[in-house]
Amino acid sequence: MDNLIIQAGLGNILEKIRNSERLSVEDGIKLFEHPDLLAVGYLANIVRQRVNNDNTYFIYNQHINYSNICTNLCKFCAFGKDKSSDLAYEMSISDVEKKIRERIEEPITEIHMVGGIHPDLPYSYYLDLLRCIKKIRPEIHIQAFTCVELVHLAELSGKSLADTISELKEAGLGSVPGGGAEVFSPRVRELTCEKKLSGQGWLNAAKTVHEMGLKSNATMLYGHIETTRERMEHLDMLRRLQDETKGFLAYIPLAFHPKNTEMSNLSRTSGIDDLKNLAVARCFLDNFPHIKAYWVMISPKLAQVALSFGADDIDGTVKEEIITHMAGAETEQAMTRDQLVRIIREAGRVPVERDTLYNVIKMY
Ligand code: V47
Repeated sequence: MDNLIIQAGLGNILEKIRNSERLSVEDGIKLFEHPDLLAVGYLANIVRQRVNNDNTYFIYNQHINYSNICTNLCKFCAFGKDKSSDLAYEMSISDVEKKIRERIEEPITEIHMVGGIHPDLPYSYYLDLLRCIKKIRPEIHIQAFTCVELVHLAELSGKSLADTISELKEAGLGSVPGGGAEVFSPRVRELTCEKKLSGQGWLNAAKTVHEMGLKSNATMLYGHIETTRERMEHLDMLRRLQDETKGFLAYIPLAFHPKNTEMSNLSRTSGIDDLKNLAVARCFLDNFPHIKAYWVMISPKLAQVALSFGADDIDGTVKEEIITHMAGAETEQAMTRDQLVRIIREAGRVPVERDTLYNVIKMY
């Protein structure tokens, strides 16, 4: 196989990967633009085997989107709604309590909770959300509030971001999900989400999260107007921050779903691009322990294939995913533990149920 990689003109990158040498942004662009998907996948699989062996992680989790009311109204988002919209909703603390109690018998280990940038909910609401979940399920890990939400909460609290995170931690926040990163390029942000926290603002917030002792994830929303170079610059900024803080757990490329968005004229991403985003990330982000193929966005079938293209995590049971489904995702709302285990096994990998921080709960 090495000969085929050399014939494909990727010998230099193969050598770097074999020697655990860092790839450059130009190397990443070359991989993205290379027509031989299998060659790129082969390179990613070398790194995947080195970092995670055959282990493939999943989690028993529950998603809660407390409100879709949002002042940012990004062009790529079908979830966020103006407060006046008929489709706008907002959960009360007792609504959230009900959602948690409904599934109290299930062995859920993580609540993944995010929402829009709400114009009027007070700071106390967010603290109460965390406290109410912890009161009902004290053992559960709450991964909540993207860096964009955290900066908004700090504005509401009138305190520094560090002090706000400290209070949220006290109320039950366990870690921070990777959303809101989109594409860091100011050009892309200007054209797609001009009101949102800047890319640099997101990175600064992630740095503070890590300095406050919390782990977080990182994402990139790909497949709309971004260039290959902008993708690679995004990954480069993440790799630099990870060098400094070591606070990222996983990188998750998010496939753009155009339906019901202001960018609905664009096509959905292709399977080739979905796999390339995972594979290039695995090759380039040498300091990220995990690369996640989020089955909700790329389908369980492609997530299964992705396990040979650099991914070592397929997220989890999820249930009631709204953000992607509002934008036209045709995947199921949830997967059972048995289904997750089966698709991982079928891919020739070892299913590992994990908690949020990647402690092993059970090897299957
Ligand atoms: O921040 C918005 C993206 C994100 C669309 O940390 C869209 O483990 C596709 O970040 N098509 C939220 N994507 C989801 C997210 C996430 C999901 C799963 C796991 C983790 C994790 C994080 O979804 C948003 C935005 O980047 N998004 N609109 C759309 N139309």
